Amino acid sequence: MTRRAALGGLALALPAARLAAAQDSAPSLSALAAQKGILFGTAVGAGRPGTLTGMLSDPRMMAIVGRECGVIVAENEMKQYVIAAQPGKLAFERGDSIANWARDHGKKLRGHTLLWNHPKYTPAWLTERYQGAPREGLATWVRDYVGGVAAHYRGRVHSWDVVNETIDPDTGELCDSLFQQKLGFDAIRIAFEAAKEQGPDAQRVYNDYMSWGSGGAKHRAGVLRLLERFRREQVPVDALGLQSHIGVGDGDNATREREWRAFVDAVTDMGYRLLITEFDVNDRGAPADPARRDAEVAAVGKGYLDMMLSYRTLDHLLCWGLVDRYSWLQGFTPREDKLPQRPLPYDARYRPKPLRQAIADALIAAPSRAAA
Ligand code: 9MR
Repeated sequence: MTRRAALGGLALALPAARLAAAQDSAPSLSALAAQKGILFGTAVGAGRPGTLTGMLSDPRMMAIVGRECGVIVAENEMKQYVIAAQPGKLAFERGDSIANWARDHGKKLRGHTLLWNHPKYTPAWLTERYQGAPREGLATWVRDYVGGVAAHYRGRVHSWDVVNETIDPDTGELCDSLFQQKLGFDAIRIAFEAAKEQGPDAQRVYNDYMSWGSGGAKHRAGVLRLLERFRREQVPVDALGLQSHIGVGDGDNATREREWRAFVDAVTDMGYRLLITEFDVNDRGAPADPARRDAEVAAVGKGYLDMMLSYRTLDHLLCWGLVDRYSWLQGFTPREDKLPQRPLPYDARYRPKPLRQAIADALIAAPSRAAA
């Protein structure tokens, strides 16, 4: 098969400038998604201009978000280490800058995240204050904090990642953190209960990055045990957020697809809805040549999305950024050849790539959610 035939369609057949022009007049990803009852969107960061998280201050970036997206989520601005950076006050300014952009542009807003069981992302003052204190102090803090943030964004955030990444991928057990040491599972229960109390209309999501590769087996098993426990103990959780940080060369296709489907089927059998919350395609495993890389990224992305969009209870598809220059992967897993990663639907010069076409094609092929 030729490269063009293998990857198919418009994306590789046209030079970049004509492709961009063609896609300006093509239906947006949000419009294609809406036809199937799916919300399409992206994370947006309000970090320092010119940095990996500085999207909100980049008009070209935000024009793409405005055109392509029906929903946005704050990349970092609603995390505990931002809102509770100082003791005794909740700092909403940065989160509000994202929320206000969504309001001003008629976009829906997801919230991320109320409790992240990770020492690195827990404010230092909180650990100092509660480490040696009676457990009730921290339990009250978690209830007040989660409730306070949920109340602040009530009516604006329609879906919350209430708890993020609380399963240790190496053991499948709850992560070791201040919250876990002092409160165990109660920290998680309190978070979901407080989110329900103060933001009853928002969907409550458990969000994690368990992967479909063979290395993800313990992680997936741990997440399933957690989801079972939620049901057994009537913790009010509506959905599982599948982060979906996938990559080129993540293992053998047939095996990973079989194992992944078994995992997702078990989740939906328990009555959870599904969301893709942080989609991107790491290209560390792909060759340097940009065209080949983009082709592999698009092919892997399309395969994954086709599989996942076949689940009719999955009704959100959010990318973790839209333009390569703002991808967290540039800093987190740089390529060995030091070339910038190309994991998102638009390149560093804001031109649509084959991954954008792959997302469009997957949305066009997806069954409608109307009957889900
Ligand atoms: O993209 C985010 C990066 O800017 C932050 O430094 C990092 C730590 O807060 O979080 C990144 O986003 C993560 C998300 O919150 C949870 N899932 C994994 C994402 C990528 O690491």
